[in-house]
Amino acid sequence: MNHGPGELGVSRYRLHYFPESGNSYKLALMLALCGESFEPIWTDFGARITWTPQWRAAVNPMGEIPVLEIEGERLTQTGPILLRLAGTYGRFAGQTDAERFEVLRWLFWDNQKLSAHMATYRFMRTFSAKSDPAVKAYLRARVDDFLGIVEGQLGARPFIAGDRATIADVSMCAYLSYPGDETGYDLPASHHAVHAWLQRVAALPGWRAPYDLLPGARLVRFA
Ligand SMILES: N[C@@H](CCC(=O)N[C@@H](CS)C(=O)NCC(=O)O)C(=O)O
Repeated sequence: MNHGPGELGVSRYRLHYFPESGNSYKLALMLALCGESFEPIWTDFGARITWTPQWRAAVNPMGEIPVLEIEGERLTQTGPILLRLAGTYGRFAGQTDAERFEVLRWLFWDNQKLSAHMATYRFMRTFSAKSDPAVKAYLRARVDDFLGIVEGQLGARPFIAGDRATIADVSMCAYLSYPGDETGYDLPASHHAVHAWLQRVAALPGWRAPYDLLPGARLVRFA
């Protein structure tokens, strides 16, 4: 099955994902914005298949989702994959040296800070049977700080790296695009600039919501 704007025909892309994975959404969204389809390879993250030696040997030795196959070549890590796709399509890379530097600066920051902590906080809050309240409180405080930083950045410019959408937006919007009852944040009420930016991203041609692009069985919810 192909998934994405061009539903028919064989896609050169295969995406190993699970629907709740914001990191997977980064790649699915980038492909959608570039008018590309992909073959979705739903992965049983809830059953911890990505922890098995077999899966790691066959798909990703780093033990992580997503994995994007491009004509059989298996790629991991969303940052370099987004950069590669931006190069392939000549889109969303930034147009000046200064803009490209901003893209890299925010991509790295997102990987280490916003996405990493938001993903872990949301997972513990919503998709874990039991989680340590002290760890959750720590993560919540970190995400609060990071969202404040993004709010400040977007108070002064329409997109993360300036006047145009780039892969920094694709990366940073991903976890914030999931429903508020999963993330635990009511962004329209708490972060007006972030909310307005998410609406600008959602208005880009080809945009689709996370669970629309990433179909299939969902993780069990505990909150
Ligand atoms: N930096 C990686 C992050 C990937 C990542 O953390 N994926 C999660 C699922 S969304 C995962 O597989 N986590 C398993 C683990 O942390 O052991 C990327 O950008 O691709």
